[in-house]
Amino acid sequence: MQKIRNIAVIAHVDHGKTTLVDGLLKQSGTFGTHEQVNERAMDSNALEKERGITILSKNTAIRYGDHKINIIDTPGHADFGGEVERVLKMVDGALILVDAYEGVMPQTKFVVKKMLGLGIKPIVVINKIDKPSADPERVVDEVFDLFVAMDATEDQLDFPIIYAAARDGIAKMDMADPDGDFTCMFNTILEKVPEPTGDAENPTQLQVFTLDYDNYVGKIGIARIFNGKIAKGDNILLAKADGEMVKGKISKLIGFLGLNRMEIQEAEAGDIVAVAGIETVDVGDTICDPQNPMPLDPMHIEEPTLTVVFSVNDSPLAGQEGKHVTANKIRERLDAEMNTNVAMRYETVGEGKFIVSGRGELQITILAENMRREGFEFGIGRPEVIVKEIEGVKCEPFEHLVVDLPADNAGTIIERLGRRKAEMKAMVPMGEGFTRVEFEIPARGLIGFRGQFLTDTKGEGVMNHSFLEFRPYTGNVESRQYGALISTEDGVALAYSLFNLQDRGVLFTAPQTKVYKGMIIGEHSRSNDLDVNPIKGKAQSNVRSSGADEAIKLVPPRDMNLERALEWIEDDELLEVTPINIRIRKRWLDPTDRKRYGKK
Ligand SMILES: Nc1nc2c(ncn2[C@@H]2O[C@H](COP(=O)(O)OP(=O)(O)OP(=O)(O)O)[C@@H](O)[C@H]2O)c(=O)[nH]1
Ligand SMILES: [Mg+2]
Repeated sequence: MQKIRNIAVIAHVDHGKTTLVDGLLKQSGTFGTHEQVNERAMDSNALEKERGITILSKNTAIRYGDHKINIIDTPGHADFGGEVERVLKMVDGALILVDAYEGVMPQTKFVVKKMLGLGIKPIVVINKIDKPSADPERVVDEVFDLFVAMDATEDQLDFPIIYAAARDGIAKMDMADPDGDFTCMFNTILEKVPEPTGDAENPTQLQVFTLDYDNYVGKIGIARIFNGKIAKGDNILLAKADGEMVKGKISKLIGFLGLNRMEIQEAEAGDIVAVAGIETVDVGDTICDPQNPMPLDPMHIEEPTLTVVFSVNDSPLAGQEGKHVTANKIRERLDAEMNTNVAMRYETVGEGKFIVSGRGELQITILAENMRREGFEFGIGRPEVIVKEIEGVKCEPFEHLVVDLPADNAGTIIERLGRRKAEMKAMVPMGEGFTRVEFEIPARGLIGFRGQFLTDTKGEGVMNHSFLEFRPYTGNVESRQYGALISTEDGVALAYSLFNLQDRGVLFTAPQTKVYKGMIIGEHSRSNDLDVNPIKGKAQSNVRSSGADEAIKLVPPRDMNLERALEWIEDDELLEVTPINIRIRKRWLDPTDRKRYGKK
């Protein structure tokens, strides 16, 4: 049997997981000397590269000495937390990274809780010790306190600590030691992470934890082999979560090494492989020996907490910019998404309308962003949290929120969050004039808060939240304070009229942009909506105007990208998303309809 270790890399967002995996790949010598390796090599899809975040967990394998180490890099953003939980069931150990300055953050708590619950003994990596403001000792204390608060066992509390600057390939076991390379990390992994259990002689059992899709071979399941062997061409039984058994055949078996995937003939207990040929495969399914099927426990798939309505674009500019615009095309695309993305669902509601549900705004924004890049055009409405009844009580999702902000702003933010039904849980100074405040808040209260928060803290504040639990419904929360500036005309926005409108609020529209009746061109500086005419030109007079009033000074419009716009809109507003533009509009374009169907 091969000597194998299986580990996951887990942490709060941005604490350096993918960068650490770069280091493990490089320093293990897995790459050939001729191979050019990019930064954050595992963040392989376009949106991941662009945003610098990991969206999908991915696995790789390295060779170190006579061992193979399978490593699963996980996403740190709270919207993808469910994936981390599944990944942790596939491994025997975990590297938990904590930023040497930021310390324990909401998603650190989330992943630690899951990890401890599964009985994993972690290796703690205090990362980014190179930061001038780093305070590794404080952070180690925080981690220890967190483990205690979460009922870690004696064994789990006895965690090894590695201090690292992953970006620079540096690691050491003691802050007082001189900087070393990752040797100590490799050795700690081999020493502390248990060998995989299971036996190659037992009946075959693989559990699928991630799905992938390939145009040539179709649906691919990435799975851990818990027992037995698997080979290309094997006949298998697929045990589904509901107990159904489906016959299948492995058409292709794929192994991992570094950034490469290669076809292999056979693999055995302890390893992680990808299998193709089973079209009905889902996350959590067990691939079993047909003679002796022994399904593993199905996996917990997290419940969605948020919904957004996707719809066929029906604005006056519909069909001009997108390639795929029909309800059928949108439905096909959503079907394809649900095929590999277990955390999302959708249902059709009426003609050309789909309710898409997921774990958070980022997850939904990423789907929308991918769709627009593929040439889709569609409308999306305001995100709404899912309210459900638990033992007869109406409940809604709550989040744990941590904000780091200049101490001077703390009062304003606490007050604002109070109006959004947040309850303050802790407040600690963070040094350098910064304060950390922790809250528990209904997820509803967070929708649309980020923009306000950034304005209030002049962009210096950082906020992080992660799902806590469903709790009884809290009643009304305050939403957007400002109204919209709504175009009364179809046409092209002109500098002259925008200039005259700009002291009414903040404009989103630049001159020469197409506008239509009912389109929102800015945020009003008061709480009510205001109808405005952005296409009016300067009246021609006989007297040639002097140079002075031709030099119109326009404040640059606020850039409303998909995320910002989605946060901003209210119930009676929609986004029009096309490959080229994000427009904000009123659901009812006609002012009379708006009055009739009314806001709020
Ligand atoms: N100063 C410093 N920066 C680092 C270090 N390690 C990583 N970073 C930086 O931290 C940022 C985030 O790194 P990633 O590796 O993408 O973090 P991640 O944990 O994978 O992030 P998500 O996957 O989105 O949760 C990048 O800009 C890295 O260059 C380090 O040791 N020191
Ligand atoms: Mg990452």
